[in-house]
Amino acid sequence: MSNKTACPLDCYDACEIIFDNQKLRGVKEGHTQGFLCPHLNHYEKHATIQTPRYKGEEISLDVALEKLKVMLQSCAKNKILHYRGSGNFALMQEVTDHFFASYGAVLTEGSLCDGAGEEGIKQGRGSNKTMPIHEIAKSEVVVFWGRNPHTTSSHLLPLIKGKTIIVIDPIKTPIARMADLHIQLKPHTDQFLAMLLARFLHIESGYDKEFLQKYASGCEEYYELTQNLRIKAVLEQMDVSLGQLGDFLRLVKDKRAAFVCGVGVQKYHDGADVMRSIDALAAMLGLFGKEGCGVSYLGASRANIASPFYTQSKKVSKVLTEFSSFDTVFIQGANPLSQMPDSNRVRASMERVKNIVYFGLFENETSEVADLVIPAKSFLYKDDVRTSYSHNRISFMPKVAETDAGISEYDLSAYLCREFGIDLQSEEFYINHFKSFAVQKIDGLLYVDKREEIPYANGFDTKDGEFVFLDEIDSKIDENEGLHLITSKSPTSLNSQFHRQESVYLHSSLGFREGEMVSVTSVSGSVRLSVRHNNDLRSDCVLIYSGTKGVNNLTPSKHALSAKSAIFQENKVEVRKWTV
Ligand SMILES: Nc1nc2c(c(=O)[nH]1)N[C@H]1C(S)=C(S)[C@@H](COP(=O)(O)OP(=O)(O)OC[C@H]3O[C@@H](n4cnc5c(=O)[nH]c(N)nc54)[C@H](O)[C@@H]3O)O[C@H]1N2
Ligand SMILES: Nc1nc2c(c(=O)[nH]1)N[C@H]1C(S)=C(S)[C@@H](COP(=O)(O)OP(=O)(O)OC[C@H]3O[C@@H](n4cnc5c(=O)[nH]c(N)nc54)[C@H](O)[C@@H]3O)O[C@H]1N2
Ligand code: SF4
Ligand SMILES: [Mo]
Repeated sequence: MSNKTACPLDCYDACEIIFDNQKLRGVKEGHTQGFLCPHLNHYEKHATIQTPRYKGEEISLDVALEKLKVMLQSCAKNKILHYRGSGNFALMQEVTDHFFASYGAVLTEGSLCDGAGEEGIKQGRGSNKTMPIHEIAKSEVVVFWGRNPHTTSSHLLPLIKGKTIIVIDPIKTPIARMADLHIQLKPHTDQFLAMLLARFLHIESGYDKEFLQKYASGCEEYYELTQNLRIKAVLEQMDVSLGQLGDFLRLVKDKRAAFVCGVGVQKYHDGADVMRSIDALAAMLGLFGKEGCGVSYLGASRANIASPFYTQSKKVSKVLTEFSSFDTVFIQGANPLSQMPDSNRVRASMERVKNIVYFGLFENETSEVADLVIPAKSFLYKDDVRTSYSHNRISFMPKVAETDAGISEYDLSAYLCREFGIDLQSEEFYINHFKSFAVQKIDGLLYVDKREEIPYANGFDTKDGEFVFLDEIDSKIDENEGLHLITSKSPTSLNSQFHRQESVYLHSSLGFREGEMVSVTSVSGSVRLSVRHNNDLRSDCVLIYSGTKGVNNLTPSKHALSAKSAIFQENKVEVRKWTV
């Protein structure tokens, strides 16, 4: 048995791992450099579900599978929903889509994650190819724009030592402390910042003329669009100074620069326009198609990998799912009761479902309400292959250990396909299919074949190869009453897996005591949490990490304007002392 596999978690780094003596450690090669993060260092300490149960009573796996079969038989096919999350990011998770789609059930579409930003990127560039982390290593300047690398991409840190660092984030994150320039702007003002920077760049003729003529000739009109912004008023609304704009341009101009963007900038109704204006600034600086330059967002991890699974089906939005329209809901690798927006609506909608099935590793809000709980096998106990959204590596994930508990996605699908007469190839067939997209490069490591290491070197993937600039400003700075809710990723959890936080973080100047209970309220609902002080926050911001129980009571059941993507930071909130 090989003892080399890869971390399955939904994380930029996609590290490769050695399983040795019941312990996990990072491989020495590539960006992992022998180190894993706290989630994987303590992976085996998190108790997984061992035994299936039905209506609270423990049952055997055979009985659980039989129950699942009867549930599926007992309702119309279009009354069955398959809801799959991203608790495990490897490719064989999708084998269940094959069964449910072939059977005639309903699947989901849209995104709880990066969908709005991705849409903006596609509108500008025609595709969403990321700047891989090894290219960032060649940059002179790295701009962290709504990304918190100490928490969400720690393997990037050794690669950026000695570089000029700029951070654009409403929170003084650890990377902001180390930065040459930190613009601690008001949340949800990035589009205006990017547009003002583009305008000043144009005024100073700091842009890359040759690149613009060839690939971004719409920039003159875009410059005119930026002239609609009233500089003084907008600076005030963003809480940014003219000097900071000057500093940014001085540090970035004529340098090999990477904009490392995260989901933080786009959790808003106009998230697509935000990413598109950040991209536009990068285009005007000529940062595409050159070594050590570019924009790194969550790129398309599946690019150039054909799916072997049948997935044609009716689909409903992952953000607004009306669970009550279904009789049987099969939830896999997800905790929608915590991670979807508008938890009160989700709970009410789920309460009306006859059969809820939870297929996952850990107990959580969703396993608690499920009628049937089927434990999954973790990545250590099944064969898989994974890719990443921040680099072009492909990692094989063979089974490295044995367990009797749980069932793999493939085995569960094989059972259902057999019982319902649906074709399915062998597990090996699918694994080999995915492996066939791997190619070994000169460094000895495996990469997804035919991906450009420096994307857009020959122009953009739009119709005429040119960047498509925004032609209208549809957004306004949000001046509604209330505090901004920031719900970024926690260092101690991976969304709702592992150690989940239990506090709301506030600037001490707001006058709440450390440890006191408060209620945080928005138009969608409220949550009761204990206070912790954090003076790295702006005083107009409230931080509740993703995965904190109840955080999504505060968030709206709404899509972003141009994508079926959740908008977790749209609602303003109010904080009050909790009184009984
Ligand atoms: N430890 C840990 N790692 C994770 C995860 C986890 O839960 N825990 N989750 C994984 C997943 S699913 C994803 S999608 C990635 C996401 O990882 P990141 O892209 O890093 O996303 P966030 O932590 O949500 O937000 C990043 C930063 O955006 C800032 N921000 C918030 N609002 C704004 C704004 O309006 N403007 C600007 N400029 N900045 C803003 C936040 O303060 C935060 O520092 O991380 C992955 N990695
Ligand atoms: N307020 C707020 N809400 C958010 C976010 C935010 O930033 N703020 N972030 C959003 C983002 S970016 C994302 S990606 C989503 C994530 O939301 P979800 O996709 O719901 O992810 P998790 O909370 O990690 O839950 C995943 C579950 O997958 C199960 N699991 C793990 N491994 C396996 C496996 O191998 N097989 C099976 N069958 N199950 C497994 C575990 O039991 C775990 O409980 O949350 C979104 N929700
Ligand atoms: S950094 Fe990300 S990919 Fe690497 S071990 Fe941790 S969770 Fe897994
Ligand atoms: Mo995500």
